[in-house]
Amino acid sequence: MPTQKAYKTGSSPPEPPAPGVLRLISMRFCPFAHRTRLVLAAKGIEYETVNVCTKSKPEWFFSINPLAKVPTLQHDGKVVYESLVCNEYLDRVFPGRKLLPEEPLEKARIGMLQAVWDAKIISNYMKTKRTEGEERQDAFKAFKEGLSFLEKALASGGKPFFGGDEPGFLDYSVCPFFERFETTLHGDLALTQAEFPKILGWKAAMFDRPEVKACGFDTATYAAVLANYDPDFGLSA
Ligand SMILES: N[C@@H](CCC(=O)N[C@@H](CS)C(=O)NCC(=O)O)C(=O)O
Repeated sequence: MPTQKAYKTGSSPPEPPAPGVLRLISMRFCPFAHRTRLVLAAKGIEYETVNVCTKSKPEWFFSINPLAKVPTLQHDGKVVYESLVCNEYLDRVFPGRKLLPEEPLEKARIGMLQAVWDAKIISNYMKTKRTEGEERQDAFKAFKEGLSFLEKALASGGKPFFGGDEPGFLDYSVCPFFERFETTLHGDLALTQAEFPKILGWKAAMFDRPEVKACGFDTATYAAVLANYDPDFGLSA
């Protein structure tokens, strides 16, 4: 695709992907699409990107994905959406390093940590962003209680990543949010070395990975897009 700019309401649809070409429909700053970009990079899968504006959606997007959410994959006439579903599909269909364990209990362990992430961690993080004072402190406490499950999982696994010696499925699904935590979790909401030694070591190791560096943006960019949604932020006119 010649442009990274987002298709918006009223735009003509792009040509369908050429046979054999994998297409990711994305939004440059979406943490869920970021999950899928990380998996594509980690597995060295070639793909093209079509960016859409998720606040002023192009009408044609609804005929590809009824939810019109990113990430959405188009692959040989098939459509796959929902970030975790996309990531499992990519892991199963494409060669390269396997990100999800085959062993049923190991796979269940990853799924359960993902459920803790959704129910206890990310929901309370979002709450810290829209509350103040005591309510915000309570949300941060609940966020840390959730995060302590991940801290324990890393400690008991005895490896740098949830996936073992290299990042796996869960590492890539939570990493985009850690990049965004940098915008608000500081000062009295900072994660401390005393409470989260494993998580902070994991974060440093993740942020040092080439695929993570290749897919992310800096904190100032996330903060600017958080303050003023613009899917084309940073692109020249
Ligand atoms: N559960 C979805 C969430 C995806 C999502 O909410 N993406 C946002 C952009 S960050 C979106 O497409 N929003 C448009 C909408 O909610 O209608 C997933 O994991 O893929």
